[in-house]
Amino acid sequence: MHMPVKTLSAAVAAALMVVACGKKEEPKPVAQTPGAPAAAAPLVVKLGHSAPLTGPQAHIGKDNENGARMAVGDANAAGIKIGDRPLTIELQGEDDQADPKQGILVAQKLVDAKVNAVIGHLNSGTTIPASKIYADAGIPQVSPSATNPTYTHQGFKTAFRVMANDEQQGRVLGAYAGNQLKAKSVAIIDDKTAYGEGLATEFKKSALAAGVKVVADEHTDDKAVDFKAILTKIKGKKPDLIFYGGMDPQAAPMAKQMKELGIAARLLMGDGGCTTEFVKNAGDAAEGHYCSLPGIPYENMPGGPKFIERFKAKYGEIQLYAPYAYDAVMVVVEAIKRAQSAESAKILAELPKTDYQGVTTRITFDENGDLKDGAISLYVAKGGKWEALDTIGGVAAPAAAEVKPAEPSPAEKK
Ligand code: ABU
Repeated sequence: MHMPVKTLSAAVAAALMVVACGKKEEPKPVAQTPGAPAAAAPLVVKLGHSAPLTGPQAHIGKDNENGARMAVGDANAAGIKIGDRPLTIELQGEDDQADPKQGILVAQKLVDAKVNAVIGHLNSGTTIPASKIYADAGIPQVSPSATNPTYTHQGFKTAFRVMANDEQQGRVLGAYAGNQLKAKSVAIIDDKTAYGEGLATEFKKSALAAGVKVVADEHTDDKAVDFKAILTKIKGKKPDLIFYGGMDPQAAPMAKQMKELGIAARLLMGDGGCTTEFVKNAGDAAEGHYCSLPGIPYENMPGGPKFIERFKAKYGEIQLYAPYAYDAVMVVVEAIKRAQSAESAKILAELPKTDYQGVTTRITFDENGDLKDGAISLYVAKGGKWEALDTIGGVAAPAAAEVKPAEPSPAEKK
């Protein structure tokens, strides 16, 4: 919540423009009128955010950014003080196009902009190379959605994530295929990205351990839309399931082409296919397919119902990770509050001590910066919607009465 700049003194307005990074001098308290007591200048903190905002995954990237922007709005409306200075957070949103090379360029841009911390990136393929740049610059990074384990297993003290990783997700999906779905055979397709290939590898290990025979191992890429050649090959092997490691821009046409080719197998996917857009774009062809999401169903999340209502009113349906992006921002805000400083090094010292009741779950980190006790939920597409089937792992959600829902900002109350 900002006061109109024209009502502020020139000195305060100038102070608002200064980024309060450890390497920069912070604005000093200034007197608004001669003789009046000195008013503390706002502490302006810049958070970077990176996700694909253009290209086939733009709908998921915008969903992440909207979740982060909602958190920034709430934090700014909360009247947080660092010392006697009101905290003002600015979000610098960047488009990495889900492209690893672009991810590196964006990371360098955010470092050069002297952001205090980064929320992102969305994709493992951008998050992993970018994490080295943030680590070298000593800038904390909290990804809401990158699930490849490598991100947090490189020994960087700067890397955190607020959802379960793909070791867990792949393990659950493989076991689910054998034990719950009773599949005898599976064909695996991945998109050769860090996420898709990594998840397919974890799934395969677990599916084999659960007694499922792997009859095909195929690869596509994250720009493809025609899978008929791969699917025709797979059709001849008559698998019970097709596992796809990749995102919804490929998963939706794949489901349609499976239907066109008369393939009876069910599709099983990780979180990349678990979107509102998948069921919308696949239409009838989505029915009966399965996906997983590292987390508990939105409506069962501690702050879920309130978040869904507020997010929908402001931005429309949640695509995928918006509540996780919200929590990623809040984890950084809480670290700033505890540190009573927005210096990157001080935020970094606080992040491992995080114990925060977020919208999605209670957030604490292990020694790698991974979410402790993350859950994995399974869904089936039914009647044009994802319907929750099962949740494996996770911390018990506090009783509704114990959970303080996110308060609407003053602007929303009007
Ligand atoms: N978690 C799936 C989508 C993001 C990623 O690439 O990890």
